[in-house]
Order: sequence, then structure tokens, then C-alpha cells
Amino acid sequence: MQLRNELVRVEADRTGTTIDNLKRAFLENLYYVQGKPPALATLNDYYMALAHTVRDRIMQRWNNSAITYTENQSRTVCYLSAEFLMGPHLGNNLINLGLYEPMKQAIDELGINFDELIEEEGEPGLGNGGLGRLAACYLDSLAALEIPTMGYGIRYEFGIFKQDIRDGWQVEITDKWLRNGNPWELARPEWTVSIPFGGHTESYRNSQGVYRARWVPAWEVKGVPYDTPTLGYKVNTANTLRLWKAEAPESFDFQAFNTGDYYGAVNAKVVSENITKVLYPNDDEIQGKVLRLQQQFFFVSCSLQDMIRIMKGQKIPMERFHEKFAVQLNDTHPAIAVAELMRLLVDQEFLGWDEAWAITQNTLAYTNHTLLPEALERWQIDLFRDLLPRHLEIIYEINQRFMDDVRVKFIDDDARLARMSLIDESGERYVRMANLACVGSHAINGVAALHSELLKQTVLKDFYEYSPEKFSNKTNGVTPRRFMVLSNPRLTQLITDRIGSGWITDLEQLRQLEQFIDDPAFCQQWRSIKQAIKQDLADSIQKDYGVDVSIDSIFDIQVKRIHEYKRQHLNLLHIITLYNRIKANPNIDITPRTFLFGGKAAPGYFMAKLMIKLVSAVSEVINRDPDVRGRIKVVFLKNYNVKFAQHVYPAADLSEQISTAGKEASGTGNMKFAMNGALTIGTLDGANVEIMEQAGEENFFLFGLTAEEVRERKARGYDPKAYYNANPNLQLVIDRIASGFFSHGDKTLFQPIVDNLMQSDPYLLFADYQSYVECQDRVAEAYRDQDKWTRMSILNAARMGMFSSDRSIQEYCDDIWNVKPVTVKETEGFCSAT
Ligand code: GPU
Repeated sequence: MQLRNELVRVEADRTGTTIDNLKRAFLENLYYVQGKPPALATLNDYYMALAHTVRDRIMQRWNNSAITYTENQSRTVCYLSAEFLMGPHLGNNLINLGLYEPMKQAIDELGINFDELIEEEGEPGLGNGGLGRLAACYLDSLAALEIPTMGYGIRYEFGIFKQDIRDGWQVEITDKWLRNGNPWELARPEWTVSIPFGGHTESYRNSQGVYRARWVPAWEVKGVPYDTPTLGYKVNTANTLRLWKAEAPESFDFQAFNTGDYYGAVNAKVVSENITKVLYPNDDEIQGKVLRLQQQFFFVSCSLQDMIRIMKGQKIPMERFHEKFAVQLNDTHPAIAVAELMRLLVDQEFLGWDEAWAITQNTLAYTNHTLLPEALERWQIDLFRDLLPRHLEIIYEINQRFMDDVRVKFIDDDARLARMSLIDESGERYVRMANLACVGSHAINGVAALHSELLKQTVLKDFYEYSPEKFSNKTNGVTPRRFMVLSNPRLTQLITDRIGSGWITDLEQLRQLEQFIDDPAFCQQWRSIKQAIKQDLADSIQKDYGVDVSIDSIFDIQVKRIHEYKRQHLNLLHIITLYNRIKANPNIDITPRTFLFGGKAAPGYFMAKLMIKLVSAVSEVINRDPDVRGRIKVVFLKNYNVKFAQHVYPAADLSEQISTAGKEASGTGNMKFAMNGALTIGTLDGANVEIMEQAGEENFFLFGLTAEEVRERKARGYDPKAYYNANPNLQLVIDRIASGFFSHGDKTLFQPIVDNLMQSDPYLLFADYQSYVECQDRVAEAYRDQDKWTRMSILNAARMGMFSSDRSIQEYCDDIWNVKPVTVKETEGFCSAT
């Protein structure tokens, strides 16, 4: 049956955008959706009513996008990612709808504080850091560029933990983000799929008498999709983020009924639902746990089966899978897609191996996000076979054919064969997911120019030599909608007043700001905006931490996951150096600074947690030492997340991007800081290289060894003690930490950090120490000339155009996905506005 066209109308209360429409809609939603009269409404009720008012205004775009893509059988990008770190939706959706200002006016006119409602929203923390946030920025740009897209991932019940700091230590609190309901998602139980696990394989003869393989799984779970719209900026495109929740199949209930084992059946239900219970809180590191492999296979199989359902719904023959879908693998977390797509095409859709393999390779592409060896995913063979016996067979088959090809191309090179094999057989046997991703994809890319080069020279060298045509670079980017327009309205207004609003979707236009760097009025406005934003952050630090920070000090900020390679402790070595100078000479003339840190440590990462404790310990001593006279302050900002990040980037004077060269694949915080006018102190690592290239060397504070020098230094035999012995300032810093000065006399507390640096210093803090401190002295000097600093700040923002995720996504579209925009009309199908 089918609804007649005229029967459905889109009413003004649901779509109208006059101030009056918005006010009425809000009150209606409060009454009918939240079920509250104003007298009983809580702040959350107001937030929910507002969210529904916004959601209603998304629906027509979302439905029209779905209709358009279905009717046109549009080629679609599927971005597969174990993490999507979306951040709060409300403000972002209002920006993309072009309704931020009218909605603010409407709500304020009702006597409710709009900004407070924006602050009321929590965030779906379904990611750890850079990788998950990149996926979110890419969904924003894909929609802005009107590219038909599905984001596919996992609907974790608990996202990244909430971080509290107690006695200077990190404490983890579970993130119950769904507690108050989620107005942005719609469950789509009608598209539930079934996911098999375990068991064994067998062969059988089909009706033509041909032998085929069959997987006889031991258990299964249901995957239920939950959809969230992702809007494009001021276009009608509304794409879908489809996240899968694991549920027990209903057959469990029948089993209980039949056998009387009610407890056993309920327990089985709990076990199934565990699969999407919690996000693994490790960044750039693997754990090798079976539940994690279950999560990966679960969301990949759900997503590929969903694509097959869509193919069938649109009556597209399965041979054309790669024409309908371009599937991007966000790191190796979804790399099991190579084997799963083969299984679905060969075992379920009965395609021949060679045809299925061509489709698989043409469909898939792989982005690598790290060179760190501890982050390269591999699974123990036994664990893998127990969970996915058919996939192991398929991987063996792929590997046999692949090894034959390599053997022909590189004759008599057994070492190379062993390195490239999908199975690591050097000791205990493992499935190598990066190798699987490389072999099964037609395109492989790194995330910054340096990173992509190093990939070809190191971890993926053999694969580069085997198929160089697959490799390319796609430097990361960030969305200027969330990280400028939404989070920095004052700067947005100033820029738009001068150059119009075209820069929001064409960030290179920011270059037009260069013409104003000698305009004193403009520079003064730029500077006073920065000061006003710093004041807001200072107020919130006063309120939350009771620390008084001066907006005339340099806001020197390092926010990112806590990791030894990111070297938050190098930052600390500089802070203690300044402190030692003050103690040696209390009247020394130093440029005042506020050092802000933020970031989470993986709960099992002892050194990272100790680094947080050291920041806290140093801040306690420095902030209350009267000799310091407030000239330096140190604050650890707890529970750093997307929402808080939006307050942090605009307030920064100095962005700390100080990883050991060759370790940070790209970084994306570096871009968010710079486009908001912060200057960067950084190494030649990741995208810093390109940021400096764009900003100009004279507008960037560069220090430290290059990746090449790091490699040489290590090859020669790096000895941190030599640096310690040769540098009295460094000695004093280390000795102060070791003496218990920052730990109430306890010499053991920070010993693991001291010993690690003195004995091995794997991230070369000591080698870079002097260069870093001298560079920081240049920063302090530069800040004293405020006119010059402001010009440098403007030039940084003006030259960050290439770091819009719109540019990154355009490159993916052109070079990897071969996909074109599809315009969604305002009204289509059976919906007509009244
Ligand atoms: N990254 Br692998 C993560 O955040 N988590 C991971 O598990 C892996 C990589 C980051 C890189 O460390 C960072 O340099 C990069 O900018 C980001 O991915 C996005 O590409």
C-alpha cells in the first residue's frame, strides 16, 4: 500500500522559521513532546523542546535527501569508523540550517536563556580523540559538499569515560550519555540485521552439484540501526550517520520457554548486548581483546549487509556493488570488511571468487592514521578462528593468491614474502590487519604529507614497492563551521564584516584578511576579540578551579590525549625551567604565562596517568608560591572533550604541538588553534610541516630534531644521560622532580618518569630540551611586541585555508571515491510545504 501524495503536508509549526513560528513550535514541543506545562519544566525539558524544534526543521531535508538518493540510485560514500566524535548537535545543526540567530532571538524572547540551553547539551563521546573527531569533520564536509554519504559505526552505550581529577590523579567515571534520551537519533528496527559468530565451516554441493563453502555459526546477535542526520551548511543535503546497537535475538526467549532455563537465556541476552556496551578507551594503542574483534566484525557486517539491502531495494545487480558504493576504512578497525565483503558476495550472493575480489578491491579504500608499532592491529590466530572461522579460511585463500603474485614480482625474496603475508608466522601466529587492508583496497593514504612519505619508507614499504599506484596523501582538515563559526562567533563576525561570508565554505578566501594587517583599526579589533574570549575562559577557570589567571599573560595551551609521544612532560620541563629562573632570581623580568593542559589518559596507561599527576603537582607548587607573584600559572583542565574544546581553541595565544618528529601522523588540534589565530610552537611533525609552510616560517615557532635526525640519533645509540650531564638547567629541572620537591618530599612518586627519561628517553625529550626552551624564549620575546604578535596571529588565520576538511574531502572525492555532488531540492516527493 502507498500513501496518496496530497495526504502529507509539512505544517508551518514543524518547518516555519519566522520568530513567531519558532516560539510556537518550541512551546508546542515542550507541551506535547516533553509533556510538560511551563510551570513544571526543567532546564533539560527546555533543551529537549528546543532540540525537537530543530529536529523538526531537519526532517524535510532528511526525507528529501533519502528520496533523491533512492530515485537517482546515487553513488554513495560509506565512511566506516569505529569512532565518531560528533560533539554537541544543537548549535551545529542551527548553524548548518542558518537558523542560529533567529532561534536565539525566539528563545530569548520567551524569557529563556538560549546560551544556557546550548551549554545544557551533553555530547555523544563515541570516540577517543583525533581519529573519531576527523570522522565527524568529514561527515560535516561531505554534507556541505552535497555528497551522498552514510557514516557507519557503533552506538556504544557508554562512550569515552568522564574524567575527574582527585588529588591530582585521573579518575574515570562511566559516560551515561543516553540517560536523558537522545533527541537526535531515530531507531530503525525495521532494518535490523543478523550477525553470526563462532561455530565452524563445512562444504556442501549446490543444486548443480558444485562444491561451495558454508559457515555454520554457533551464535548470533541482532544489529539494530540508529540514525542521526548530518546536515550540510546551508544546503538541503541531510546525510545519515547510522550507528549499530547489538541486541539478543528473540529466539533466546523461546529457548528459555522451552527448556525452563530462564536465567541462562537472560544471561545470553546480556552477553549479546555487551558487544556495543562500551568504547575501548585507548588511543593509538591496541589491546587484542576478543570483545574488540566482536565489535569490529559486528559493525562491519551490519554495514555491508545494509548496503546489500539497499542494492536490492534499488534493484541494482550485485555485480555493480562497487559502482553504487565507495567504502572508506578509517584505519584498520573496520579492515575485516575485506573478508566479510568476500564472504557475502561469494557465499551468500554466489558470485565467483575473481569477480567478488575485483568488486571488493574496487569498493574499498584504506586510510592509515599512525606509524606507531603498538597501534598496528593484529589478532591471534586462535582467537580469530574461534570467532570468525569462515573469515580465516577466506583470508588464507586471499593470502595464497597474493603470495603467488608477490613471488612472481619479487623472485627469490622469502623475507619479503614473510613480511607481506597476511599472517605473521614469526612466532605466535597473528592475522595482520594492515596487510589485509592494503591487499583488499584500491587506494591507501596517509593523513599528512610527512606521514604519507614515512608510510612508504617504513611500515608499508613493501606494499608501496608492490603497488605504488595505490598510494597517496590526503592531509587532514577540520570543519570551519564547528571550529570557527559556531565556537568563535566574535571572530566570525569580524571576518565576515570585512570579507563577506564566502570563506565559510571556501576557506582559502581567508587570505583576503592579509590586506588588513597594516590596518590599525582591524588589528585592534582582532586583539580585543582575543582578549574578550580569553576573559570568558579565565572566568570559567576561576569558577571551576578557583585559580585567577590574567588575560594579559600568554595563554599557552596543550590539549590532546595524554601520551608520551605527544610529550606533555616536555612542556612541563619548560615550565619548571621558568620556575627555576624565578627561584634563582625573584625579580627576573619574565613574560607572564598561563599554561593550560587538558586531555584524557587511557585508564591502563600508567605513565600517562603519572604525567597528569605531575602536571597537577607542579601547578600546586607554582600557583601558590609567593615568589612567582602570579607571573606563571598552571592549570589542568579536567574532562577535555569536544564541547570544552570549542571554548579552548578560540582563547589560545600559543598552541603546543611538540610531539617527537615522526610520531604524530597529522594532528588536527594544531589546525583548529591556528585558524582561530593562535601561533604554534612545534616540531616538524605531522601536519605541522604543512601548517608552517602555509603560515610562513617567520610566523611559526619551530624547534627540535627532524624525523630524519631522530632516526639517525636512535640508530647511533641515543644516550639521554649525556644531555643531562651537559646541561645544568636540564639537570636542575630533573633533580627538582626527583628530589620530591613537587611531591611533598616523596622521592618515589615521579621516579618512573625520571628513570624513563634518564635511562632510555624513547621520545627524545632531552635531545629537544634546549631547542624547546630557546624557542619558548623567542615566544616570550615576541609576545612583548603586541602589534607584531597580532599581525602574526592574523596571518596564521588568513593562511589556514588548506586545512578546511572541505579541501580534504574534495581530494578524497576526486582521487579515491570518484563521486560527484547530488543536489537535493527543497521540496520533493510527497512532502509539500504549506
Ligand atoms: N589517531 Br591509529 C587517533 O586519534 N587514534 C588512533 O587510534 C590512531 C590515530 C590520530 C593520530 O594520532 C593523529 O595524528 C591524527 O591527526 C588523527 O588520528 C586523525 O588522522
